Amino acid sequence: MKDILNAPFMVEMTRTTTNMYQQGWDERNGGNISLMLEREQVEDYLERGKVLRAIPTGFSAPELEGKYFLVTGTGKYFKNVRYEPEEDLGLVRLTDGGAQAQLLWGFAGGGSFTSEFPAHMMSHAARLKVDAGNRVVMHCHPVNLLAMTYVHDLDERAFTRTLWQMSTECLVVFPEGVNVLPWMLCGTAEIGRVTAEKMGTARLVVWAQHGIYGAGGSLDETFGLIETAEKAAEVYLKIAHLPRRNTITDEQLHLLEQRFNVKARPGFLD
Ligand code: 2HA
Ligand code: ZN
Repeated sequence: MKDILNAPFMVEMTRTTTNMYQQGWDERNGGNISLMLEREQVEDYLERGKVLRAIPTGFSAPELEGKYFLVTGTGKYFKNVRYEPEEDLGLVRLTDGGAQAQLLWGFAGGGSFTSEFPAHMMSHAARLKVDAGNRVVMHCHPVNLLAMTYVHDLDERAFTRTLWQMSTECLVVFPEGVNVLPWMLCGTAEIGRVTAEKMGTARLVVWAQHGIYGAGGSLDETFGLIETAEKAAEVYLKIAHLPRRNTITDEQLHLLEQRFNVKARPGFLD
């Protein structure tokens, strides 16, 4: 059996959580990540048939039956993952139509997966319907996006347009825009359900006065997606209180669509 701590998915997860902490996106136990894996990616690192314990999930997700997820633990600090991965991360396999998670590795010392597990799993199911290559759901608390939700209109078109106007990259990186949820109680199946619904039309879902959810094909790509939106929010906060003399016009955004062969979310450009 190979050492799971050297598995490519483990190395990338550890690097990503460290990086996110260093960006200031994941204070204390803030944030959570789930990475979907195939049996072939994990089987060499696990003792065949060994289940450490079964954890009830509290929801059903038949589409994810039998899928493997490397996921961050509840109450665990991203800051510490690189020093104690076996305490802070867990590798689970969903069974019983998603109602049970078999713990195959990790959460040493009795831990469990993130409190946002329902939002993660329902978001995976929703993204897989529109993108079979989706593997990652990532949640964090980036400071500028969070701040922006206090001062900007939360209308999805208005919020998206502001981000697109703050940096030329944005329309190219997230042409579908961002979806926005009003403040809601986190850690519940209900916020999971509405987040997943929003994930049907965009890979970024802002949770007002809380943070953001991102989804993508890899940890790197999903990190980059959030990073791009976060930087745009930072520019917005630097200029929001100043008289605006210039902007990126809709005409220019249409030029980007053509040049980079992307299509802006219908109705979001004039
Ligand atoms: O896991 O970020 O939304 C801590 C959180 C909850
Ligand atoms: Zn959070």
